[in-house]
Amino acid sequence: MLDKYKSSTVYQIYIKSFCDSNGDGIGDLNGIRSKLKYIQSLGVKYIWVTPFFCSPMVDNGYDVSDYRNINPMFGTMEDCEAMIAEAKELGMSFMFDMVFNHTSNQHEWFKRALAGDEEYMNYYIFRDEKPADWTASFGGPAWDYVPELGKWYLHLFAPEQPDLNWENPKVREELKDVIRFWKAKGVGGFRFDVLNLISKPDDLHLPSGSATRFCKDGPRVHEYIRELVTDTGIEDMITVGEMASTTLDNSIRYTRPENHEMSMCFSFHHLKVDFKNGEKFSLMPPDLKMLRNVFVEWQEGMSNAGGWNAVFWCNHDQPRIVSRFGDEGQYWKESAKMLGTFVHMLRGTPYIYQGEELGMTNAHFKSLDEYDDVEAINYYHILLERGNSESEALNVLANRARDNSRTPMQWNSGKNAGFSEGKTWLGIPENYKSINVETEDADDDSILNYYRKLVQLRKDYRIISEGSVKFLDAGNEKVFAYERRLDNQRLVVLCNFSSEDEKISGVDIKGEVLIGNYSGSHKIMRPYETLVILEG
Ligand code: TEU
Ligand code: CA
Repeated sequence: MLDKYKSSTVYQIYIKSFCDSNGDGIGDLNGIRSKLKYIQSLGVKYIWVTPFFCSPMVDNGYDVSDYRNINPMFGTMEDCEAMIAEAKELGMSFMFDMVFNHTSNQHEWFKRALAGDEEYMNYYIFRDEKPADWTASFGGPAWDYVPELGKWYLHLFAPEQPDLNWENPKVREELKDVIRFWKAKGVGGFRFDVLNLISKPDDLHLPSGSATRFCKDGPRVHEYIRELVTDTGIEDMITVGEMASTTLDNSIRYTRPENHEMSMCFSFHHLKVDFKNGEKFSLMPPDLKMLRNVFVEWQEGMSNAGGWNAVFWCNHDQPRIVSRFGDEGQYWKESAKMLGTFVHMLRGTPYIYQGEELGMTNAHFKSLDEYDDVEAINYYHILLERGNSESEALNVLANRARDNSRTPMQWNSGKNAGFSEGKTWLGIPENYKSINVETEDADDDSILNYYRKLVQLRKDYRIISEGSVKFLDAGNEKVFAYERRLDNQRLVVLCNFSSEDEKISGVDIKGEVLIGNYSGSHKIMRPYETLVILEG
């Protein structure tokens, strides 16, 4: 892997909520163009934008009906080309989001398949009989019946997102052409949606249960990824595969440079430590022991085997981290900085999701009609069917719904947080009056300015970008400690995940403080305290 990915940070934009340039309440390409200088001010090199291609928006753009054209709601191809060129001038490049596991049911290919065209039926996964009782990711069955054809088709997500048949070489060629198309437009890299679900089991007659569980890291997944990457010549570009419920061994294979698959991948095990019985819509406080174990396994395991992690807390599918593992109240600032430090000092390429650098919080929606996401709405009804009261179901959504991270970016304390002149497509948390770019930009001690320092440190210190990683025992389950090493240097990172003073022991801390969120020396870790010390 080229060094540049190791010392770089990626910024993620959820286009619908980033910046609205024309007052329709929906973020757009020209909105992104107007904020490129802000993104540059963070010090990041790459910008991942969630899909803005033609789509009926059943899953907010993750249901693509035309991979080569822009959804008019977000702008035009000219806007897109200008956006790419303007970022380049500022020393940044875009990673576009390729949703290749499935298309929209409005895609030309699926329409032809439904019309009975055999060639296109073979682009998808049709069967005469339903092979198994699988459930889809947003609830409901994963196999749906098409009466006109007398056949069943597979969809791991919404029924409007039929899965592509990667076994068919024509499908693979079509998708390579999409990559070539965007590569020729000058994008710098790609993010691949649910990439480890593309290769389905040979025999689909499997027990009932979650469809994604049976389809992850399938038999030909590595072969397909390598083929996609090498045939399109994107080995030298930054690529990240979203790998749902993958294993460490597979992630090593996905990211070892000699395998010609991905530069890095996302795994989500650290974001399931507050799932009661492994269920996303069942609440439990985070299990810190489990959280630490996940990081030990993935940080050390990937490192020892020459793999490379994408490291992150937030994206457009996750609730806001400060509301989840931090504290929105008294220790809002301290906990947001601590959580940022924990991720940015790790071995891997850090991702910042829009608004995370401000300490943006969950949405605190109070009624179902404030939600937009297909998953939230489906699960509300599922929770009621399971016997929960309406207020219990709403409480679960308030903690787990993906809409929590999709509220408009908070730019200033003015109308609609400076996001739009018009009525916004999703509500804005009331705290935008104090949590916003303008206010934090002017405050040296803000979360925003702290994130800028974190990004800069990775560029300045090779021990952060290149060093080995090992977790340490701080004698306290609530305080996570790890060290990075390079040549004769040692970097120690301490993070208190609790709202109390915590005693630590056994970690030797002498040296220069590179960054921290409290001042003054001390013997105990204060609430959500973090400290990064460089020795040598
Ligand atoms: O997400 C896939 C995924 O596995 C999840 O994070 C998923 O949203 C979550 O498990 C649901 O609880 C990707 C995209 O990031 C997501 O926005 C899309 O909805 C999904 O794929 C389908 O394309
Ligand atoms: Ca708009």
